[in-house]
Amino acid sequence: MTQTRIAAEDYLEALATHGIDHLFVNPGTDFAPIVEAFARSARTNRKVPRPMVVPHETAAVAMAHGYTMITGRPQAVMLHTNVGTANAINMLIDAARDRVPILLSSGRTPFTEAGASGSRNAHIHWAQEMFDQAGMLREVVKWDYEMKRGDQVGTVLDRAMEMAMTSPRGPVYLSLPREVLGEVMEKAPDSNWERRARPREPVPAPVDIEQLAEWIAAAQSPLVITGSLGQDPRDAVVLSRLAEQWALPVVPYNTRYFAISSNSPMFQGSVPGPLLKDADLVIVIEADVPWLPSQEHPPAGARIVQIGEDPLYTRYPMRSFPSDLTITATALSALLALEQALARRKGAHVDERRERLTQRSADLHAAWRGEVEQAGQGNKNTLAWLNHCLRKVVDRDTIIISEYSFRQEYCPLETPGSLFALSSAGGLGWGFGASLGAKLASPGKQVVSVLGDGAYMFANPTACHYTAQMQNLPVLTVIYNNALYGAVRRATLGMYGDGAASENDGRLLADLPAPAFEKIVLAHDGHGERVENPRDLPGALQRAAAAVRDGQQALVNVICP
Ligand SMILES: Cc1ncc(C[n+]2csc(CCOP(=O)(O)OP(=O)(O)O)c2C)c(N)n1
Repeated sequence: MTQTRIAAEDYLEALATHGIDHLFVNPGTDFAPIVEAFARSARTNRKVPRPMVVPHETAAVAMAHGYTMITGRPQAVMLHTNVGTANAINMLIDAARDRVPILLSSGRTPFTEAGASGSRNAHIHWAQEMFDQAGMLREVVKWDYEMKRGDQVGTVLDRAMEMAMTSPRGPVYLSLPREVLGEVMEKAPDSNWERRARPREPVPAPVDIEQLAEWIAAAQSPLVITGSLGQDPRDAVVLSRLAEQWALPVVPYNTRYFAISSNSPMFQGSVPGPLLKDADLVIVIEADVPWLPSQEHPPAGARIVQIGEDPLYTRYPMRSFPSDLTITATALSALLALEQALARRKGAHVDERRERLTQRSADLHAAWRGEVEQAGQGNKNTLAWLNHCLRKVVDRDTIIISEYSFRQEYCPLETPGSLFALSSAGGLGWGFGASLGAKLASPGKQVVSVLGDGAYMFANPTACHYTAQMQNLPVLTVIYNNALYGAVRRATLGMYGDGAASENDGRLLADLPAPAFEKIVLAHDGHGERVENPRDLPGALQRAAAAVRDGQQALVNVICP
């Protein structure tokens, strides 16, 4: 049977040509040409991405994010018109602030009320039309477009991908009208992708690096604060080397990635305050919020340096941190250049500082150990104890996903690229889906997500457990269950510690009496455990990890009252 070709077939092939392995979908009536194109690809043998149905948009986008953060290669998501797109925006905000490239697309309700192949034929096709479907996410994406004609699929995808992948990277959005996807095509789509050299990522100006090296060599109390350094795992290798050689204390503050091991004497905890107040040189690398100006600040005379791919965070409406030297560069290129510039210099205070910081690191570790020992002897699980017990299952090949609750202080990591935490935008519901994407990208690795009970519920857990089961993605989910929106309570007490809200310990609107999460995973053929007694936690984690090794998803509900 000879068959005409439709634009959706060219579109899927173009996705595959751009290295997109997966199309995470949550379909609707707008998908008919896409479904037809996938079905035809089995006959025509055209290369297309693997379609994966994910039964909630939050999980679909989080999976694409998780896959990309491991592989560096953007993936595509396709959702249903305006309603599916609306469900995805929370995760898109996370990806945008963390500069993770994703191609988000959705169908567009048919333009035509009758007369064309693909014209409206369902009640919803009228009410789902918007004046500007992309308008609701235009502030979040780097680029958006609506496909106008079938023969555009090649050039439009080329443009989408170069926008997503050019520094600073980020999500892009494409709306795909049904008539366009269903257009019958006569000639191959245009594309000049092989002639589209992408610009290099930014590298520092030598004069700036010389200046910074001078300042480091002279500094008595320098401090390095990082945030998303480590997105490229090589960042952490060079930073650790430089920090140890030059006795530079590093504070990964609300870190989203592995920046330095907590076993390094130069890891100086996760809050800048104590070192910030005495610093004479503060080097901020890829940190959108290096400290909280309402609570702490460096001394007036301290030199401040800000380094990053977009060091002004141009998409943040307000941000006023001082800077005496601002360098637009990837963390890696800046650190490598700095290493060379410092090799020609001698530091004035390195030995004294090394001694001081090594002692401070020993004191910090002693305090963290003390917290853990105390918790281990008590009768309540704590955040410190939970993280300490994770040592029993975390190995050098483990990928940790943290939605607020992982702490390297108690569970040191050693491997660059082993830690991924919630974007600084804080859109909750990311961790579980991201862990599924990470597992899909690295099936041989153990993937452990550490989530608050609130974060777990935001993820649409049934959709995530379902996907883990259907797609055979055995991940370990550990819930730090304080039956509370702890952050909400802290905020209430922070503003109204003496107010009426404090009478109830700030729990009004924050209490979250938790159901038996460990039973939810059972409905998806998983292994579930509930742990109330701290002494039972190591065994429970080990049993859950063993279940995961045997191919079952597992969840440990750690009650931390
Ligand atoms: C999508 C979304 N909705 C609401 C919030 C506001 N919020 C911030 S932290 C938090 C509580 C999270 O609870 P949990 O995950 O249990 O962590 P805990 O604060 O208790 O440690 C909430 C509701 C958010 N960040 N994202």
